[in-house]
Amino acid sequence: MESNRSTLCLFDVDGTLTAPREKIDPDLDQFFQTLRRKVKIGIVGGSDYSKIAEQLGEGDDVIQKFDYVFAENGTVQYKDGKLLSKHAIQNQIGEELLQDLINFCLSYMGLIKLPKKRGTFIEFRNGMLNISPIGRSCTPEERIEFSEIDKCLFLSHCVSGGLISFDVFPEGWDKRLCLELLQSEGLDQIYFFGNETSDGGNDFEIFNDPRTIGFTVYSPEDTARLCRELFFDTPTHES
Ligand code: M1P
Ligand code: MG
Repeated sequence: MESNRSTLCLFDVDGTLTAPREKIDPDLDQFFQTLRRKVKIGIVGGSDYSKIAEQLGEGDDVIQKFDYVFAENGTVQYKDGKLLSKHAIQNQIGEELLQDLINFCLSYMGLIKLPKKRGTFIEFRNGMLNISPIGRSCTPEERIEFSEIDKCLFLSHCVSGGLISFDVFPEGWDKRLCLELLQSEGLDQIYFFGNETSDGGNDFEIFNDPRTIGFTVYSPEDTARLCRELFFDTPTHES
């Protein structure tokens, strides 16, 4: 395939470009920069910008490595290395409802007994609240342990995307939000790659949106394999 920079490959982060909350594999990192010579590349993650930046680069270089970076489902938007806009949940739903929501979550979580509880049960972000029954300050080992015992308990009944938490945001502020910008960017097509594309997953809406061509992936390596098949005539090696 020739270079076609009017095509955008848009990737989810956790489970698609990296293992959940882990750093990207250096070989895959290099592969996606090679892909960037052929097509535009972008990311749309549920996490906030600092987590995405930590997972996909050093310091702020994620915004240099990807043409578009959409954090918090696209409520925080970067293009060509520059911040374009941020949405604020408090402006959208108002302080009254926001506090009712926070108070409800705190009181509900205050009733749950778990094998372990740590700290930061609610993370207030720009475009969402991130709610974690174990608490975001758990260790990597406690994170895995919680996700194993939680499989049939708590988060399995929420929109899934994370291992220890779920995101709460206003109606419509799912990952489709980034398409509002992208549809005016003169792109011929937007390929979307995500690992949570079935009903109840946080990639479901954007995967099914008619403005994208959606692909389900099963790991970061699977994402690279698919891109190799789609955009390179011959299989490439990441190293
Ligand atoms: O990108 C998916 C999710 O990643 C994190 O989830 P967790 O820490 O529970 O594994 C969070 O940043 C969450 O907001 C995000 O949706
Ligand atoms: Mg994911």
